[in-house]
Amino acid sequence: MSKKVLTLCLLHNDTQVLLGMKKRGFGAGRWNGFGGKVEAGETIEEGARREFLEEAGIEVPALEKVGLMDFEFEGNPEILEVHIFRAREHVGEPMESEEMLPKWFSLDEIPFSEMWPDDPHWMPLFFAGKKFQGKILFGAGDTILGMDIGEVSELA
Ligand code: 6U4
Repeated sequence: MSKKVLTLCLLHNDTQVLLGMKKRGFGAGRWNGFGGKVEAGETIEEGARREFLEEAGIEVPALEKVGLMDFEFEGNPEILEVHIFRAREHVGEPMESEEMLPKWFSLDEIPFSEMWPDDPHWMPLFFAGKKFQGKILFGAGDTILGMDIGEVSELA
């Protein structure tokens, strides 16, 4: 088993969240938060900020770490360790990049049917202001085979 460390950051206010349509690579065709692989020499939080700037053209100065999820794919020894952050402020205007098309969604119209299938299971905790941790096992076609997600008071 090896682990790949990734970030995922959701920028939102009291009524809307910024999502991006992933245009290429892993998860293409889905609306998602912004993020990606953490690079050598940067902290996880620095990686989250860098990815937001690269993918949506905006700065997210203050991040709060709120979730930690392990994603495992049946038959694949590599686990994705995804560090999930909340941003409530941004500097600049979101713009399309090579990788993502950003769009604001009303919090009561999040397009779950066009997102990763795990998102409806942890985003309610996220938007309720909770911290959470868990793991998901995906099978063929990214169907969920197993899931364990819970609220935590401190992240590991
Ligand atoms: P490249 O294409 O090498 O630049 P990079 O942007 O570094 O890639 P990428 O795009 O592979 O990384 O990152 C995947 C993104 O998808 C991360 O933000 C984490 C997120 N992600 C992965 N699995 C997810 C899942 N099951 N549910 C979810 N987001 C997921 O909501």
